[in-house]
Amino acid sequence: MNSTPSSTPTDTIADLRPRVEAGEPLSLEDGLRLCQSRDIHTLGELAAIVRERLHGRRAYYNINLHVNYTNFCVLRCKFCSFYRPYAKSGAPADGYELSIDEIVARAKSAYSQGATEVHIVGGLHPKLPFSYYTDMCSAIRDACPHMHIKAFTAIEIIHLTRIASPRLSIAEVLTRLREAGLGSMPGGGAEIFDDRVHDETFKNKVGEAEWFEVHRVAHELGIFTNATMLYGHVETPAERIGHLIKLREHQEESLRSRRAHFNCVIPLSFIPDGSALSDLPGPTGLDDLRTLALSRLMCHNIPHIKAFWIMQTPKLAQVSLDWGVDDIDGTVVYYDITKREGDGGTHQELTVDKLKRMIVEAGCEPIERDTLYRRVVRDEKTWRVEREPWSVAFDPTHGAPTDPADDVSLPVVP
Ligand code: V47
Repeated sequence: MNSTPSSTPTDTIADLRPRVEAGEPLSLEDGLRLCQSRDIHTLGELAAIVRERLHGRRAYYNINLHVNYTNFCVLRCKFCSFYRPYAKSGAPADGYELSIDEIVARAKSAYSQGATEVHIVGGLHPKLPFSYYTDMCSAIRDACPHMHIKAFTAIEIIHLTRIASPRLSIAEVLTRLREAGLGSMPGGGAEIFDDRVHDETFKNKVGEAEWFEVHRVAHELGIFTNATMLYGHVETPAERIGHLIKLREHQEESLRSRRAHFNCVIPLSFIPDGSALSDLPGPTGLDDLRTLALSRLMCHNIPHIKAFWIMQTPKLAQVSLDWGVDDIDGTVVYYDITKREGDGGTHQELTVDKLKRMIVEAGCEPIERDTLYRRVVRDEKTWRVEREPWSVAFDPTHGAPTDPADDVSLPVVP
């Protein structure tokens, strides 16, 4: 963050405790105090009050697969090291687009090994037709009938409204995708909701208004979504807190009047390597921990805070379970968008044993969840999801999500 926390740990934030305990929304000024205090232990304690009110000592993980279907992108976001420009001739050697067969083969392989979710995002490809996206979803659904398809950021959805012929509205795109098998949407593309930061780092990408519009329409249609915040680049503490407050306000409205809402906030720690902002240092470990706790405290009405271990590292994700975090994402397997600390590989995987060990050692109860945070119960050959009282804490009126809750037979591994 572009501010140095106070050099003394005496600027207490303990006076916020009664308001945190009462579930009151914190203000921008409160957030700034949380950012500036060196009292990291009290910060953790305050965030743990919210975490434990919602989840006790439960900590969630899932068995999932990430698929990044293309790195060709019409945008040139300064923080991104993933995109490759697309040119009619002479596309870069490391540019790629996956065929639907390849995506389905990857999904099938993970599904046959017990994955409950495939998380799909990619660059804004200038040539792929709208049918590529609907065919991708329906082909996965046909091959892996109970695998939850969490796919396409708000930015990709806007792109699809433009490439469809004739052009479609956001609601039409989401409806077509849902008919093809889409289950929910990930939270990417939010970056920092602020015009200055937008103009400086992702000028040509749609901004805050469109991002929220897509999530509003999704929530109205009953499609659950996540939300991210990309922190640790050019934003100020006030801009970071402003972003979280905007998420909280949107959530308030979704909980009040829409059929679905944000399930989770994922604060993404900026990784400078290979991006046009590679001269920036990126967040330190303490900044990561502080931001995860801050997210928990500012977004008290969003059920889950996820430390995506790919970004914050498995070690810090584990520690963060005492700083407001209740979810550490999943097995992931392949992740192309960022690579940690110069490690060039896209194979980034944690086994279930490792995920569970991290959680147990932190004194938490590991809960395997599906995408919609229902407990996954397994025996040797099958899995099913259970709705428990805690899984509907934020879902009193919305009706059942669309996923099947029945026993699911795992296909035989060929
Ligand atoms: O939208 C891009 C970010 C996002 C960098 O919804 C970067 O469950 C750090 O949204 N350093 C994609 N971050 C990832 C994402 C996500 C990940 C895990 C779970 C979920 C979920 C969503 O990654 C992009 C962008 O904001 N990003 N470049 C970078 N250099």
